[in-house]
Amino acid sequence: MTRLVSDQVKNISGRLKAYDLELKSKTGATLKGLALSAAGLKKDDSFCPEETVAVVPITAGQGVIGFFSEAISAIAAHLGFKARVTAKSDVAGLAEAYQSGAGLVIMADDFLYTAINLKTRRVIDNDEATVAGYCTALQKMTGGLKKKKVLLIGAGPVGQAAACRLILLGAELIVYDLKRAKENLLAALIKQRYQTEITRGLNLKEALSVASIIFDASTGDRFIKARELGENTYVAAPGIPLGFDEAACKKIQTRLVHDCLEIGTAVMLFSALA
Ligand code: 2YJ
Repeated sequence: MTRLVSDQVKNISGRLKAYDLELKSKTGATLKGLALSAAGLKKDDSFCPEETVAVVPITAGQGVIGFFSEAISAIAAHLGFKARVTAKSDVAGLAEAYQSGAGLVIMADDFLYTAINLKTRRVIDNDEATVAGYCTALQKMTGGLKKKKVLLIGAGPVGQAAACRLILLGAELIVYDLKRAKENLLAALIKQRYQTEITRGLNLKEALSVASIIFDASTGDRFIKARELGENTYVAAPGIPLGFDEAACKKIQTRLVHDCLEIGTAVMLFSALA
């Protein structure tokens, strides 16, 4: 599991307006619209959530990441929540969040990033929310995934969650993982759960040549090159670092959705309301 670093999150708050413009040009939706839709809330950008979000910095494990809590608070405020970072961290921060009447609390250690609705007790995991957000982005970019070939790269926990969601959206799935055993495990899971076969056993080059819609759930660094991609390739890539090298990113820049925190966090917050 990749741990974010301060440099990846320090500019998020200042760039949310530009982020929205770019996301809208690619998907037709703002971060708020995309996240509402991914969370299953039938509301539009005019929706004004009433809950206050308390972001609790967590010092456990490798400690606080500079600007992490501030970036989450800025994303929540951008979505229309009242949001703040608690003055205290850890247990004291959680107590502070309750005492101040926050409706939602959001926090992360080195293993879990979670949003909790303090009123309904609903608990939302970042991985699930991220998958929902990026699948929605792929759907919006491509006009829907029904009967379309989608290449899923990476069959770890995020890849597994993505596979289930993509199948439910009607996609024809091809899975690629460095470890064949993981591809087989995923295929068995999908067969058992949805009585559906998925294509596996291809090498990366072959896999990239059969699908022009890609969900990159891997955490491999720049292993996909521009020459391996078709002209009209659509990519949703929540993994960090990004699997596409610089030239590949340039080739797909208007059809690539990738960020460190925004989509996952936005979907978590709205899912916690659902
Ligand atoms: O409060 C803080 O500043 C830190 N405790 C934040 C830690 C953030 N955690 C991570 O980046 C981990 N990789 C967990 C992310 C889980 C994503 N599914």
